[in-house]
Order: sequence, then structure tokens, then C-alpha cells
Amino acid sequence: MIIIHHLNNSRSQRILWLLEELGVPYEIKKYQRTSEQLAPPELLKVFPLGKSPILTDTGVDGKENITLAESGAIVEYLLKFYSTGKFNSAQSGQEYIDNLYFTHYAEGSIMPVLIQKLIFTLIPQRSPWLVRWLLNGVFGKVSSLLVEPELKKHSDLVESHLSRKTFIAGGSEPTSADFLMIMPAEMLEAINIAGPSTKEYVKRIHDRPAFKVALQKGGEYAFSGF
Ligand SMILES: N[C@@H](CCC(=O)N[C@@H](CS)C(=O)NCC(=O)O)C(=O)O
Repeated sequence: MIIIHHLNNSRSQRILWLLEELGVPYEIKKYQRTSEQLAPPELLKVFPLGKSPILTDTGVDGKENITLAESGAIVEYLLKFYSTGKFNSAQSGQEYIDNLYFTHYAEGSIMPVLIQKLIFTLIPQRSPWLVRWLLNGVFGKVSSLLVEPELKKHSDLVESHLSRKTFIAGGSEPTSADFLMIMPAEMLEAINIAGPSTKEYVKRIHDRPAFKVALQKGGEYAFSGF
């Protein structure tokens, strides 16, 4: 049996979406972020980094227990062992290249910059009021000099790609890259730098029945509102 160790308001939501699309049975074990927005210590017992998502499975042959972290790895695992062809269409040519690139780009390149932006915004907001104005100025300056120019390059890249495609690989159904890219696309929209095609892409995915069910099951998720 597949178990998803799901932290509220996290990358784990994309795995619930994939599982709902695949229609395979699974259980959700829920974890609640602490007041510092970190994962609770119980997640450390499941995997040493204590971050979500984590998948545990008795294995496709029912013999072996596996524990797998990293949303990209989990998406690939589920598509390899639990898809009967669905969402695996990008196997050759440019579709394969685009799917390969964006499957890795999501966590390898764009998410780290989006998280930097989030941290630079949150630190001043959560600091004592006496130093808040100072930190706001310092973090705002660093963010505008270092983070925002990078983010602009990313939002342009994503927008340019999506202006030519319905889903990342170019087919009419999502592939692994979409299950990874939905969250960065949502975050670009949340910070108001998503282009029109990126916004349409987010809406296209949010309108899918499986996405809606995944949201209901996952609970609190900051990027569900558009
Ligand atoms: N690259 C990893 C990142 C995992 C990660 O950082 N997860 C966040 C949730 S979005 C987390 O668990 N944060 C809580 C913490 O760091 O304590 C993946 O894609 O799974």
C-alpha cells in the first residue's frame, strides 16, 4: 500500500494530484507545520531529512518496503510502477527533451529561487517590530538586486514555453514535468510575475477533477486560490 507522508501547504500536494489522476489506492498520513513553518519532528522518523513529500510503499510486488523522498523521484516512481501508459507519452523527440528538462528544472532551478524570494519576504514580516523596518529595507534591497532579476528570467522562460504548449511536453495530457511544474507556476502567479500563458496553465490544471479531489484530501494549500 502506498502511503504519502503529507505536510500541509507543501510540495506534497503535487503527489496527491498525480495519485488522484492515476486512480490508485493510497493513504495520506498528515503532518502539520510548526509555528516556524517547519515540518514536525515526527517526519524525521520516516526519512532522515524530515521533509515532505515522502512515499512509503510495500512495493509493486508486495514483498519489499520502500521509502522514497524527493517529489521528482516520487513522480518518476509512480509513473513507472503505477501507470498503465497514462502520462508517459513523452518518450521521444522534442516531447521527451522538454519533459526531461522541465521534470528536473522544477526542483533543480526554479524552486530554489522561489524559496529564496519567500524567505526574503517572510523574515522581515516575522521579525520583532523594532527591527522590522530595517530588515525590510535590507532584505528588500538584496531581493531586488539578486533574486528578482533571476526570477524574471525564470518567469520569461516558463511563459515562453507555455505560450506554445497546453502541457509542458506538448501533448494533450500532463506528463511528469507537469506534476513537478504546477507548484512553481502557482508560485509565480502568487507573487504576480506569471505571464498570461502561465496563468492559463495553472487554471487548466486547477480545473481538472483529479486536482480538485487532491486539494480536498490534502487540506490547507496556499496556492489553491486561483
Ligand atoms: N526537493 C525536495 C524538497 C522537500 C521540501 O523542502 N519540502 C518542504 C515542504 S514544501 C518541507 O518539508 N519543509 C519543511 C521543513 O523544511 O522543515 C522535494 O521536492 O521533495
